[in-house]
Amino acid sequence: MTDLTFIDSLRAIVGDRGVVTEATDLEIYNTDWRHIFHGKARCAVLPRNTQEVSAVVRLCASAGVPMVPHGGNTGLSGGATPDDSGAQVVISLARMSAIRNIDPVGETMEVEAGCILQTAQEAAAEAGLLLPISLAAEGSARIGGILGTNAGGTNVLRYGMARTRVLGLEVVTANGEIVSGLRRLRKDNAGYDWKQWFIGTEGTLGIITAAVLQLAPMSRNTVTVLLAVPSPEAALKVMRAARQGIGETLNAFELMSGTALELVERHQGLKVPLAPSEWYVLLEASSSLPSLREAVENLLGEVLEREDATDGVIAESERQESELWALRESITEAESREGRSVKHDVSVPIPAIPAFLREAGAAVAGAFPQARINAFGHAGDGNIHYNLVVSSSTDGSALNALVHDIVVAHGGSISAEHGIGQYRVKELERCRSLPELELARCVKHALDPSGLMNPGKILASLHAEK
Ligand code: 2HG
Ligand code: ZN
Repeated sequence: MTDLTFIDSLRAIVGDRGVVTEATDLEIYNTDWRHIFHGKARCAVLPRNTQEVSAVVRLCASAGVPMVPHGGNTGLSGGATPDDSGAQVVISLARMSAIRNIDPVGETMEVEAGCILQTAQEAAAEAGLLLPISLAAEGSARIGGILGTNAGGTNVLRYGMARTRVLGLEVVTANGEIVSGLRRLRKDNAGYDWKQWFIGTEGTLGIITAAVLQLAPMSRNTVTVLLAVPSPEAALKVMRAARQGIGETLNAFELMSGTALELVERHQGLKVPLAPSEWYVLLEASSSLPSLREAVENLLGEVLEREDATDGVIAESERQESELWALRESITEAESREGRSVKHDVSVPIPAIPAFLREAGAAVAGAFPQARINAFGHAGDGNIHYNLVVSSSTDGSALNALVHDIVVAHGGSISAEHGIGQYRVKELERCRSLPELELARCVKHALDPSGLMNPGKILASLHAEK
């Protein structure tokens, strides 16, 4: 098929405005949010409904054209960026953004893949319910990308990763078939749970077009606390006390290094309302029971008395709550303004966090003395963003290997929540066992035998390297 015929056929499916071919208009699809990954798409296509996604995939499949699904472009691993061959078609779900229905009794929401997370959260809140997926990029991230990457965020401690919210899924498979499993059932053990083949697999097996999400009751009271803590060990003691004292109400337990908040003060114009400290903890609890605040005050008194925390502040208003959260949620932006950074999105068993930080700190100081460590993350889930601000000449791959080896030695994972994308493909092959990689290739072979769905992401090739 000539390029002209191919583009015309796409236009016949999605309409003239649904196909982007101009180089300048393609820029937003050709690079990621950080401008780290760059590619060259043949074109971008924006279907308006699931039937159109199916028709686009059928056309691409029959022409042997590789496809790259694209959501809000806020992923940090290059999963939505095409390669530079000029052959790949980006399929953006942005025009499929409807909230199809909300069931206030069953506490579910059916939503299309292109819906922005914050829009979905607001719709749930209007119905008196909580969509408990929360992340810094929620103003741009889209549901399809969130599920495709099995995103994490700050509420995982209480509500789990994105996959745990999915009751039903609608997907378009690699051959263009629509598979609809938009059931709103809490319990559904009828055979393989095929939804999981598409959640967290970054569009390498098919395209998510809609989902039924499990919502949660909205708590009436929320309490947010910022603590200064002397060390990661002390932070874990605070976590233990919080789990014992107010455990079932704990939404988030975030650890931030002094460096992270220095960056935020420098670049975002925000102010940390506590004395400078090596480490900070931001915790949030919520409950509909009126006694929550008193319980949190008791907890604060207890950890200050034991000197596991040296200072602390409880937000007195919704505004102060947002101000405390802004400190945490601005770290990524502040880091990007500081210069080049090499990111690590790792997880280790929670008790191993202090040892990991100590060992990685020593290893980095030895091998890359110029690198500045910007560590922060979701300590309550064992997920640390171990980012290093470096110069342009630093060998990022060597740095990755150094950090990941320590992670693996602690029984950790080289991606806790950001996924593999194109950024960690080689490291996944290096760090995962052969039988695990072989299983992944089997699934890829079965569901995408031609290898046209987001090629080069997660798995380098369909075959083990000889
Ligand atoms: C967060 O936790 C995000 O804020 C981004 O996962 C982390 O910038 C990062 O490395
Ligand atoms: Zn994170």
